[in-house]
Formats: sequence, C-alpha cells, structure tokens
Amino acid sequence: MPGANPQPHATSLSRRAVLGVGALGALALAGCTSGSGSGSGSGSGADSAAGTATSGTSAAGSSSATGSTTSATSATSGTSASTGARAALSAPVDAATGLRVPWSGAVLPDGSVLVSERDTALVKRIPAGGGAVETVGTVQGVDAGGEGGLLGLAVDTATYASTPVLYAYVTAGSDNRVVTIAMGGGRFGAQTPIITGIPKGNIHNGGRLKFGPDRFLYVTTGETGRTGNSQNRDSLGGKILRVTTSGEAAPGNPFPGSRVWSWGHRNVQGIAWSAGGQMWASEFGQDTWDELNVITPGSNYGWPTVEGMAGQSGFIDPVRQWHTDEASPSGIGIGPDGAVLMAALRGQALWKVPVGSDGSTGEPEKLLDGEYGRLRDVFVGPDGNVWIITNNTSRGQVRDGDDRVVRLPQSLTG
Ligand SMILES: [Ca+2]
Repeated sequence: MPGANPQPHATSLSRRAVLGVGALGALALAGCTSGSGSGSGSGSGADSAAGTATSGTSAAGSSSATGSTTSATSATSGTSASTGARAALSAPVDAATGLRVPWSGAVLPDGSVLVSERDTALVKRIPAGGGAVETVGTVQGVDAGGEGGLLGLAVDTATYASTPVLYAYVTAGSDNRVVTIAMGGGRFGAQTPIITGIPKGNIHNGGRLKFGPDRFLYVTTGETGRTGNSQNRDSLGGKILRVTTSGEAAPGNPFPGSRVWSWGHRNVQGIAWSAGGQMWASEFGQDTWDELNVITPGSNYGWPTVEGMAGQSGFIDPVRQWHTDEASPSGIGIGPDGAVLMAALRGQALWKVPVGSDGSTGEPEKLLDGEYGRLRDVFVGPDGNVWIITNNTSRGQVRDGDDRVVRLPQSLTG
C-alpha cells in the first residue's frame, strides 16, 4: 500500500484538465495552524463570553479590535467567530465571499482573519465575529503573474498584541521575497523586505509562511521550474527556510549560516506542526505523485531525482502520496482532532490524514469532494472550527459567491 489512495492514473481529460499540476499555484498560508491541534494562538483559548449576535466586538479574547469598523451582525453564522468552545455549526457557513484569488489566511489575536489576494496584492480582513470584509492595505512591489503575486501571510500570535507585524511572501519584479508590514492601528505602515533573492518564476514560487512552535519563521520556496535549484543548497529555491524575524538564518539551523531547513523540494505550499512538534509539509509532484512529508532538519526530499516514495538512499520518502489529479495540495493545517488537513486544488477536496499518537498516519479520507471546487488553504479559525479558502477565480469553474472563505462544522472535519 504505497500510495494513500491508489486512484488510477489520470484518465485523459479528467476533471478540469489543468496542465501541470504543480503549476497550480502557490500556497496559501494559513496563519494559524502552527501550534497544535487546536488552532494556535487565536481562538482556542478564548473563553466563550461572546454570544452570538454582537459581532463587531472582538470576541477573541484580547486586544483591541483594531480598526474593525464593521458592525454587521453575522446573521448567518449563528455564532461569533471567536467563542472559546467550538462554535456549533450544523452546516458550512461562508465567512467571506467575492474574493479575488485569495491565497492565504492568518488569524489575529483579536479574532479577525486576514486574507491575501494574489493578483490584487490586497490584504483583506474578516472582522472578528463576522461582518463585511474590509481592505486593510496593499502590499507594495508585488509583480503578479503566473503563479506569483501576493502569497503567504503570517503573524507571530505571541507578540502581535504588543508588536503588530504582518509577514508576507511576495513575488516582486526580480525575485520572491518576504516582507514585514507594521500594523499599527490595524492599517498598513512601513513595509520592509527581510529576505530577498528567493528565485522567482512563472511557476513554482512556493510562498507559505508560518511561525513554528519554536517561534521562528518558516518559509517555503519553489524551484521555479529550474530543477537544479532543489539540490543546490546555496540556492533559496526548492527549500524550506527557517529564519529569525529579521530574516536571518535561525539559530540551530542544520547548515551553519544557512537559512535552509530542508531541501530537495519542488514546490511546497503547505506546512503545519502537530501538537507534539512534528512538522508536516505538502508538496506538488510533477505528474506522478503529490506528497505529504514529515520534515526533519537538514533532510533531502529528493526532487528532482525522485518523486514520491522511491526508497532511494539519501532521500526522505513522503509518508503519504497521491496521484496529482487527486490532490495537487496547497495549504495544510492540523485539525482539532490532530489530523493533517490538506487543501487540494486539482483534487477539489479537503484531504484528512489521521495521525496516531506515535506520529504515524492513517488512511486518508476525502472530504468535500467537489463541493467547493479548488481549495487553496485550510486553517483553524478563531471559532475553533476548520476554515477553508477556495480557489476558483484564477482557474476552474467560478460559482456564485466565489472565491470564498468557509467555516466548516465539526461534524465534517472531526
Ligand atoms: Ca519528494
């Protein structure tokens, strides 16, 4: 049973016949799932003082509801976004609609959620408790094209209240870079590059940003279609990087002075950590195997020499693999029950991979099969439920209301 799901080869024109799966896009980054099974930082700890209707107020426990002017009552949702106990939903509920190529979600300590739009370079905010989405600011210097643009977002939830800084992964004119954005008053202030020189291409730009449980910033990059980057440890392409908040190599990295944490990647668009600290990464395969990997520092994940489970010495095999028409995985997160959740673009589904207490994986389960089209990101929202971001406005079939951010009921995700 090598593959997670032995779904046969892509029959000729299967679904949406997107070419080159890997090309799909970058990843979104869900700012949240890093910590553990319950939605790091934001919502989970909040007590449930918040009732239902009063959305405009920040239910989430802390800090001011920075600039969230909206006071719309979240009529449809039934619960405000950051109640401590998981909000009881009986069916999926839209948290936002009408977005343009949304790419990543980051949960702020006040219970609001920031969402990046790849091509417009806008960051939008879903207010705590729901309500109308507002534009927070435009990320400077974004040169959107192909799979590039404004990609991942992240915040360090441990320090955000005192030092509100947003981290963004952007495709600029000549490279991919990570920038910091001062968020005083909930609006964009100074924008400062902290990593430059990540290879840029029309495809495979990577783009996920997340803070790990060690509070360092992890950055996923793509090989931009130039496969030589992956096995070249001096290139920032085709890697997972681990850096300080100023973009320097983090202490304890496996190669002295280097930002590289792991290598031999093609295009990683999803990272997350289990409660016990185990790090996971999703990865687009070329045309054979998409991968779910367990990441260990300094390890080589094989691209372009091998794809999927190859059993070749010197390379770390994925723990699960999918045919590319079944997955083409972007963002991943850890669900409330500890499973790895993986947003699939071409596969148009949310894959749930159970994780045992020893870190081993169980048989993947395919959720939401086709129901929302292509999925770009998944994270635990401030209400403790799993949230997904769709990706139908850049490819695929646009449905009324696309693209959207959707809150999922516990009955669906576990
Ligand atoms: Ca691999």
